[in-house]
Amino acid sequence: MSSPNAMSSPNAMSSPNAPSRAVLVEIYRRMALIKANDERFRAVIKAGKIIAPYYSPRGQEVIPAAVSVCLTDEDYICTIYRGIHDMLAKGVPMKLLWAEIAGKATGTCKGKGGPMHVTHPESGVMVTTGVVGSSMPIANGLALAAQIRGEKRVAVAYFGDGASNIGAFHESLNMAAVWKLPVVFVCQNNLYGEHTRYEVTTSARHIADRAAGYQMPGVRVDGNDPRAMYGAAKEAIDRARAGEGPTLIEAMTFRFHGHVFGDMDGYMGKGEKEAAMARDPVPAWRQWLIQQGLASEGELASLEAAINQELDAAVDFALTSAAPDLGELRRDIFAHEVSA
Ligand SMILES: Cc1ncc(C[n+]2csc(CCOP(=O)(O)OP(=O)(O)O)c2C)c(N)n1
Ligand SMILES: [Mg+2]
Repeated sequence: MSSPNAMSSPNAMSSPNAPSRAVLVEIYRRMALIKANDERFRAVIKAGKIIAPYYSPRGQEVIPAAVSVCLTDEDYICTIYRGIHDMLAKGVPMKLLWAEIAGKATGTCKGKGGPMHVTHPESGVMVTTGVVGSSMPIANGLALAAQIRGEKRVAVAYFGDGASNIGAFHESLNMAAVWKLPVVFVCQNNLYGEHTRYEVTTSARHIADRAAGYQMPGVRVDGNDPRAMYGAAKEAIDRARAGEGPTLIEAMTFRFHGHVFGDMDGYMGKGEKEAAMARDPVPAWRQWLIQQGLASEGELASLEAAINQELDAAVDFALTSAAPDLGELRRDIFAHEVSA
């Protein structure tokens, strides 16, 4: 693990953890899925076909794509309102996800969770939360349960840069370090918390530096570089699975579409967004795979066509499914159903 101050750029191709060609292409498939899903979702909201708050993760595709290829179906993730990329990368079926966001009975939570509260335990997505910082203590709880049961499961907590200033972040890192929990804290540092640059609100120069206060490895990594991100994630996940305890990863990235759908971005530096978009990680990774001879244009194009087909089916499914019936209002609230 690199020192907290250094931007880690492990050469994943030549390290013992080097990903295979199949893994590198799979990272691309997950990135392309997130990008296509985002573009379709914004179009559907704009057309007024689905009414939902939307926190676009566009620009942050690499992080969950590279993390999730290191996880099994039994591993857990806890994510946030800006977490549709984390959910798709972990394998929530697109149809069920769209139906949930549209508030339909066919969704992952029968339409009762909505976009801010998607859960899908079958794929390991255990919580989506709108409470900044709360993905971390929940991931600790899941990791503790796995540790007590002697299961080899790992829990990943995704959160933003702003969340690293919340008490729950510090409490969670402390507890995870003391109990050597199999948890990986993945901070997606997109440089902004709502409308404020993170430097304005964050005392540490680098969020990864905060790991030192809890005696755990802290690694700052280029979260838009799939090989660097994969290297950091693999090392942290292997470490957690081996019972060696938690890691804090600060993955540097940028969000392309402001805080929430409709945000006018007036608070951003001039040209900042345009510069980030010019370095869009999705086409860049596509081009790299082709240039390196690891994938052909035809292979990637057919993978993208399959994603678009799946998206067509998911949108249709969400729009044509029924809303939950009134009887659902009192169901799934208590462990034992109560009668009216
Ligand atoms: C406990 C709590 N405080 C404040 C808010 C309001 N709020 C919603 S999003 C947000 C910014 C969080 O920024 P960051 O953690 O960087 O995540 P990002 O949105 O950039 O992914 C804030 C302050 C909240 N939802 N919960
Ligand atoms: Mg942020």
